Amino acid sequence: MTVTIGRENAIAVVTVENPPVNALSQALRQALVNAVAELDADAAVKAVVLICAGRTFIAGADVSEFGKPPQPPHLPDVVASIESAKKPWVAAIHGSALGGGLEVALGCAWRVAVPSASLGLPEVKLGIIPGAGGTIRLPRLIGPAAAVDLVTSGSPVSAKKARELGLVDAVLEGDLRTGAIAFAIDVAEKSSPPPISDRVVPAVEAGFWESAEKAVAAKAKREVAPLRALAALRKASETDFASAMEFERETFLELRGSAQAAALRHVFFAERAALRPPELAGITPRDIRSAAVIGGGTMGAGIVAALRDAGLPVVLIERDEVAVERGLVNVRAIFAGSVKRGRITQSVADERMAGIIGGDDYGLLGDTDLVIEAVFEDLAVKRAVFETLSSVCRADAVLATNTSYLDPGAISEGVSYPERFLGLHFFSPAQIMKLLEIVPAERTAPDVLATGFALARLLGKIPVRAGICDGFIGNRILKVTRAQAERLLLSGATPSTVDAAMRVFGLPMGPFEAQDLGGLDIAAFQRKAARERGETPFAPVADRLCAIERFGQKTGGGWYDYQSGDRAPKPSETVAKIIAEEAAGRPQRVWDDAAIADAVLLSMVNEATRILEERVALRAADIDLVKIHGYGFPRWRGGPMHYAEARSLAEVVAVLEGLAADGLAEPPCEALRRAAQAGRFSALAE
Ligand code: T1G
Repeated sequence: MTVTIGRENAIAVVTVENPPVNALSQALRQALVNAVAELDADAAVKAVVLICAGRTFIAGADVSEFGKPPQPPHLPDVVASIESAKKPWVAAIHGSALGGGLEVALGCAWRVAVPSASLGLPEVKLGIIPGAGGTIRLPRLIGPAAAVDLVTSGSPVSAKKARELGLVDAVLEGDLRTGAIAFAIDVAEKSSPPPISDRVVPAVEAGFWESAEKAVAAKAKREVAPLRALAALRKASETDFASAMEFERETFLELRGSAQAAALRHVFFAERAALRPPELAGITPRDIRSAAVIGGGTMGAGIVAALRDAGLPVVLIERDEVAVERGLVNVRAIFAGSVKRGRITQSVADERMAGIIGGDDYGLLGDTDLVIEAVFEDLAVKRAVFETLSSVCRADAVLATNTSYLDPGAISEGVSYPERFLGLHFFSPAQIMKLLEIVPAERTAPDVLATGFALARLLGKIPVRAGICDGFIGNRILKVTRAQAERLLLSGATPSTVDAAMRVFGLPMGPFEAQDLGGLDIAAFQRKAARERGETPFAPVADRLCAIERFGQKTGGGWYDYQSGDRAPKPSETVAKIIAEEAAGRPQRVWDDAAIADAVLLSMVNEATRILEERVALRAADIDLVKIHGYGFPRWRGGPMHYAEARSLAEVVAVLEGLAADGLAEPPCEALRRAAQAGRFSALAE
């Protein structure tokens, strides 16, 4: 970490360099305070430019310091020292001015930015609120309404939007340093605007805060920080600066130590670590400049859209012209939906479609770098596709299957140059879901595996390496979750009480509602395959529902009944009768939300620990990312493994033992007992 002070005549240039993102470590905070003192004492200096080296302006406080006691100088004091400096400071922003970085900029008398810069206070995404005056200075500068949007959403704004809001004083084209110095020379002659802390918050109309509270609560659901941030913003507009600072700081320090903040920090670092797994360090991926997708159904079309969103030219192959046209219609519908939701413009949608060639001639793939197969989930059908690909593609082209349940190793039998083959398991809708399970086969080369991770970075996905087993990481845990949920039905719970309990825990929907949405026939198909392999999947009620073709919303009934045109689930007498018959003679109990959540979640953790033990997943954090980005597990819980560790693994083992003793869950597996002794899952890898 360095802070250097340069001089351009009467303008001092303070350059911060603390790679990778100029985070406000203790050393940097101290250096900034020192710089203020040094430059205040230098009469020759008329104004100061604060600029950062590297790819971004200050991206916030150093999140890695959060687990430790805060060290002085504390950021509010750093910002106050810049704000009360004798010379006007100009923050010169490029990259991302986020969190404490924007708060430092709000301490400066002026802010200028390059057009590509983004500015924001994302603290709520880390389960905290701004802690260095952001909730007090921002509404004073840009007004309460804009400040509420920025702070409670945590979403950054562009330089252009920041200029419109008055958050920056100028958007500078060309070299930032040169432009900022020229700006500083200009303002050095002028009287500086009053420090933001001395300004008042513009008044709001009656009811503003009440309606803001409703809107924020609706979006935040169970996340605590957005409403606490709103309370701090309101405090800032209703009291003096010092009281508001005190309130903000107290809230910040309290939330910083909270379980939600710990969980969101865990996910923050897990997501970043997932992009560059240590086991692939130093391995150069193959270039991906062109791609192709075999199969234009729901998954294939979504994958094509994701590849086009990343700017890759794509060939869509289908078995005949009619199917090709159907595939292109599916892709066009995806982009039309994005235009309708205002995500892209019509001209962008047209440009996306223009980059797709549809055809039934595999000969089109002679020079394609990456081919992803997304055809019907049938081994023979998939093998036939790869046989053809083996004969038409370059030897170094990467060949991938999007299978979600079949064994990639079995699919790859007969593929020439098998080292170029791997599984790339996208989640539906593939153009939106962030998770990508990357499944190496036995002979997959390291650079091909690295290519899978590079593709994920290109597509903005969260990659997780998954070993080969039935369902890889995510669907394997899903199978156990569903079986466990069904086990509760035979001991007194109902689909409604189980689903309600899981929603209370924080999931967007319960296991039974989710099955009705996706269709019960998909899992029935897998159970049939499992039974043919000699396994005994537990789904006594689901089997009977499928036998009477209750496949969910699409058949007007599954675990619930549905009126036509209405997706609201209604408890079903038919289902209740089947459950009662299957539960006959079994002990019944009264289940409350917490007990149901325990029975379902801790069984999930038990199976996930087996997956870790078998190295189907290499890190507990990877399993957390799979559940959060593929199955809607609440981010603010940190994922099932973080949740279990934070709760104590010894307690998890004890609860599972209790449930198992009553025949209501599988007993804790050996690996979970071992992890519980160490109090952490990482002990399993030692
Ligand atoms: N602290 C520590 N490390 C950080 C960091 C931070 N704030 N931000 C990023 N890193 C690390 C990251 O872990 C990764 O490490 C490397 O930098 C590159 O990150 C008082 C208290 C800035 C938009 O929430 O959003 O200020 O994996 O891969 O894609 O009110 O990082 O290489 O070892 O993400 O180019 C508020 C968080 C903090 C911003 C760059 N700030 N960072 O994205 O790179 S709270 C944030 C980001 C706060 C005050 C409060 C992004 C980025 P490694 P990367 P990127």
